[in-house]
Amino acid sequence: MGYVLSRLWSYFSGREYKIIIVGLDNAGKTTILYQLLMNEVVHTSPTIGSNVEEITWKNIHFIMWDIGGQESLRQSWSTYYGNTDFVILVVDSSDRDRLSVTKEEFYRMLAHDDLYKAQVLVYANKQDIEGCMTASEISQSLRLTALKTHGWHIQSCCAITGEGLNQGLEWIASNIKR
Ligand SMILES: Nc1nc2c(ncn2[C@@H]2O[C@H](COP(=O)(O)OP(=O)(O)OP(=O)(O)O)[C@@H](O)[C@H]2O)c(=O)[nH]1
Ligand SMILES: [Mg+2]
Repeated sequence: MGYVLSRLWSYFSGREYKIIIVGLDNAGKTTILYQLLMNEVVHTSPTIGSNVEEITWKNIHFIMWDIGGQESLRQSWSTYYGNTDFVILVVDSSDRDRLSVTKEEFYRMLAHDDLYKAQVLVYANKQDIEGCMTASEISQSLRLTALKTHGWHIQSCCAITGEGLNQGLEWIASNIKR
C-alpha cells in the first residue's frame, strides 16, 4: 500500500530528483546508499559500474546513482551527469593521503557543463575512525568556502551507524529548486 501511495504521489507531484553519489573507491558510497534505503549496513564489494535506487524521503522522490570510484572507472563518471540535481561527494575522513586526489576529481567534475546547475553535499564519512579528519579540516582542504559556482554543504557522518546521513538529506530537501 505504501508503495502504491508513493507511486501515486510521484505521478501527481510529477518530479523526481536525481542524485549522483561520487567519491574515491572505499569512501563508503554504497554503504551510504543502502543505509539510506534500508537502515542497514550491507556487505559491499567494490562497485563496478553503478547501483541505482529510488529513495523516498519526506515525500520527496530521489533517484540515487551510486557510481564506482576506482581510478579506472572515474573517466566514465561524466556519463551519469545529465539532469543531476544534487551531487553527493563522499570522503573517507580517515584517508588523509588521498584527499588531494578527491579534490582534483571534485573540481574536474564541477567544471563539467552537465553539472552547472547541481548543488553539492559533501559527506565527511567514517567519523567513527580514531584520528580521522573533521568536516572542517576537509572543508578547508577542499577549499569549499571559495566555491561560488555551486551551492554546497558539508556534513560529517558514519555510514555504519547512519549518524549524520539524515541531516545531509535534510539540507538537500531544503535546497530543492521546485
Ligand atoms: N569504519 C567505517 N567503515 C565504513 C564506513 N562507511 C563505509 N565503511 C566501510 O568502507 C568499506 C568500503 O565501503 P563501500 O561502501 O563499498 O565503498 P564505495 O565508496 O562504494 O567503494 P567503490 O564501490 O569501490 O567506489 C567497506 O568495508 C565499508 O564497510 C564508516 O562510516 N565507518
Ligand atoms: Mg561502491
